[in-house]
Amino acid sequence: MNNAAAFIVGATQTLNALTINSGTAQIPAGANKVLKTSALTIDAGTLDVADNALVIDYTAPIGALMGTVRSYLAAGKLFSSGQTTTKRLGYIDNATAGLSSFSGQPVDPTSILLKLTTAGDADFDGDTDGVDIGTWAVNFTGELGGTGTMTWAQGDWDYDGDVDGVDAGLWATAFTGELGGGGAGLNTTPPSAIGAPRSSRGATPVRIALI
Ligand SMILES: [Ca+2]
Ligand SMILES: [Ca+2]
Ligand SMILES: [Ca+2]
Repeated sequence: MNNAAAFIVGATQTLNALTINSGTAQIPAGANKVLKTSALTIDAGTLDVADNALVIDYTAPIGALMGTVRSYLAAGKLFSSGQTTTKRLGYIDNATAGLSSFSGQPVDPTSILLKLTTAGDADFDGDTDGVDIGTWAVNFTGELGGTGTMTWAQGDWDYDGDVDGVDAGLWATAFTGELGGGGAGLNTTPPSAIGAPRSSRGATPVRIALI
């Protein structure tokens, strides 16, 4: 994507690669859409996931990909317009999560899964509870934080790579009760109508195939 025109992802779809050099890519809210891509590069511009799901279906080894995703989130290049004080974009390597499907789409173990969930939901089950803060405690990097390479699933919920009191504060704000609950859980609703996407203008490295 190379210009300021919005690239609207209007349906669940699979891309070989998505490169955003400028402009705004958006998956509109409200329809359980899944954008699946083998590679995601955001040089400038942004990708708004809203309340949908993003799958980066990488080929092992994962390399620095989790750190790249975290840096996009930290910089606001990758964001959700549906984010609130208690809801944030969470991401997890499916090698850790072990899911066979995600938001109704099949996923392999070498996939990074990203969706809007409760802040502090380390285990990606849709709640913010004692299990999640237990993970935070195990990975605690010290009250002053510092730099690090921690991920969402390890308790870094503000995307700065450490697991510290700021992250615990996000967890506390979003706490859904000791028994979990309140969370929507993993969204397994299949996507609704498949429609043709509106493509961006100009030269684009985006190749699109409906699944
Ligand atoms: Ca894969
Ligand atoms: Ca949880
Ligand atoms: Ca942190």
